[in-house]
Amino acid sequence: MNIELFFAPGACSFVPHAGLELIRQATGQEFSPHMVKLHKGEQRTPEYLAVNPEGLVPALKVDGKPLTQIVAICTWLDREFPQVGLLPTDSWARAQAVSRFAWMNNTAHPTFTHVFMPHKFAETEAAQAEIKRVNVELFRQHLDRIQNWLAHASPWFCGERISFLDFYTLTLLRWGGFAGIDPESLPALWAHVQKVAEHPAAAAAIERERLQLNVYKKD
Ligand SMILES: N[C@@H](CCC(=O)N[C@@H](CS)C(=O)NCC(=O)O)C(=O)O
Repeated sequence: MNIELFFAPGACSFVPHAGLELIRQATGQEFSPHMVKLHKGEQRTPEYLAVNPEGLVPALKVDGKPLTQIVAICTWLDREFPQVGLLPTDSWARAQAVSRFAWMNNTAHPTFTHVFMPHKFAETEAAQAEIKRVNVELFRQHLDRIQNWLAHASPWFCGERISFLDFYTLTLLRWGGFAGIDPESLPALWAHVQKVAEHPAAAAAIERERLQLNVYKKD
């Protein structure tokens, strides 16, 4: 099978990126990573729009066929490589995991988009500043919620095996640094994310993306 991943450093595409590294390490299934430079607008070139007409990363190509949306990509990867355990196998535990995974993707993630790209949602500087302020508060609450979930998670988010939810947790807490949220103000979440970053699959994706884990800067 020929698998290609279109990703951008530090973006949400980290989630399938780390998952594909785990699949490679566990099964030997290779994938080809293609970097899309968002700051250069490469997501809006005709070539990329042919892969994902929404102009967003990630996108997967499987034997030349594109698949978009993180939840679809990751649930497909899990069904294709169930032995890797990227999501729980028990049907109820799996549904609970997908519920939280979908929430990260459809609630926490778009909240950060409002912080990072307020110009997508309002025209005036004042309105953009307000959108940013309100969504930083909301994002902080979302990170608190994830930290509360982790109180019942050991050693990984879904139990015995590292999963896509651990990789998303890393991405979201890291983004918190860009929103002015000190990861050390969420000690249990920060400790978890540092543990995730040391896992060989996450570490390989971090190295390829050249990510710094703590991007928080005091004003
Ligand atoms: N719901 C989408 C979200 C994808 C998304 O928001 N991707 C961002 C990066 S985290 C992106 O490509 N942004 C580029 C842009 O807005 O131009 C998914 O699950 O794939």
